[in-house]
Amino acid sequence: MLYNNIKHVINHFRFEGEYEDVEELLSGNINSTYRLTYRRPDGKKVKYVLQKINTVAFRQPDELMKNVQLVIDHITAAMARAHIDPSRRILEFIPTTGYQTTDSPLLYRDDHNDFWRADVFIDKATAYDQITEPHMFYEAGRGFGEFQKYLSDFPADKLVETIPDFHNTKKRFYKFVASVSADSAGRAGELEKEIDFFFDRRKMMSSIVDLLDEGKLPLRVTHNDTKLNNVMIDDDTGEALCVIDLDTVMPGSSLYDYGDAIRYGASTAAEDEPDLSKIGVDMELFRQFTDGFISEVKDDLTRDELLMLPLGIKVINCELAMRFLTDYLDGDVYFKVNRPQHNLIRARAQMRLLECFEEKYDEMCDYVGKLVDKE
Ligand code: GN1
Ligand code: MG
Repeated sequence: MLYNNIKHVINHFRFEGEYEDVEELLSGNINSTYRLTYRRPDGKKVKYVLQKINTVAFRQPDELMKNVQLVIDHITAAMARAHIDPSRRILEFIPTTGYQTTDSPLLYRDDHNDFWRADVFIDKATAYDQITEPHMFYEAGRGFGEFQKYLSDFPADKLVETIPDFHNTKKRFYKFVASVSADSAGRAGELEKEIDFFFDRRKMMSSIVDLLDEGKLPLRVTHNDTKLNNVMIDDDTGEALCVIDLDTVMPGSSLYDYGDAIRYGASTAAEDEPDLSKIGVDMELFRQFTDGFISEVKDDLTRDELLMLPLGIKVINCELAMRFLTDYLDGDVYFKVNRPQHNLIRARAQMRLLECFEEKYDEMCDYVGKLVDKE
């Protein structure tokens, strides 16, 4: 029963009212996430998100929560200056009760050494796993673009790298090569084609790291995990309300944020679709997101950066495909899996998707070029 997973935790948070119900939210690949329903004394229901932090991915939960709170405070202050009411627009974490088990007032460490945190579930809003109508992706683009704008004056040196070298695709390639040669789960034998795929794209996937190193792209503070389900869409107005999952807000490139959102949202199939013939790129969705994103960031990003945005799609797609294959080779130690070959299925789906984006690359660059010149 789900309740057994959380019953030792919930009394350590300052939730309002009486516990009523729990359900598991299954779309994340890293942390374990639950939605709790409480009933307040006035009868009104209030929902919370409770998460167990995956400490294989996030090794310093205290530092992680410090980052997250700094980002929240920064954005809340920016909203106040712009006279925007921050309620439902930014995550709100629930403090733990007086019983301190960590350095953070927002974390509870249980007897198994697991770290937990909780925030208010944003009511009447949805985090979609799939686009249900094209304009929704325009809104997602606007939401992530606005988030980028809010972070444009964030002092990067205040942030800890919660996952060091998270989008350092060069280092990820070396890690991949090491996993191929270690072959610790005995799975490399039949993967020659897949392994070659990444060797063939080695230069392309290093290009953003190189451009950052050469100073040709600015290092910014970015979200770094801009899947569609990391932006909440208002159920009533259809507008992007709030960007969530702030765990990987770190110095990075705007190209990754733009690229990862398109990779996930403009695909015609799920991220782990086993039938490769279903995988393609929906160019209408590509245009929707691009329009929304650029409408927000056009004055904050440099012209070269804007023109290079589509490169982010290829690089982040390649990086993720390789991360999935690396985890398969390592024996599924990082991403949650729900079947034995899940990581291999994900890797193959993302490889196919990358081939589709490669075919559309010139068309995507043309579109962005025209849009930037129009502005
Ligand atoms: C993970 O857990 P989730 O869905 O927010 C991963 C991302 C991947 C994504 C692929 C910290 O994100 O980098 O792009 O899965 N997050 C981390 O679905 O590794
Ligand atoms: Mg997420």
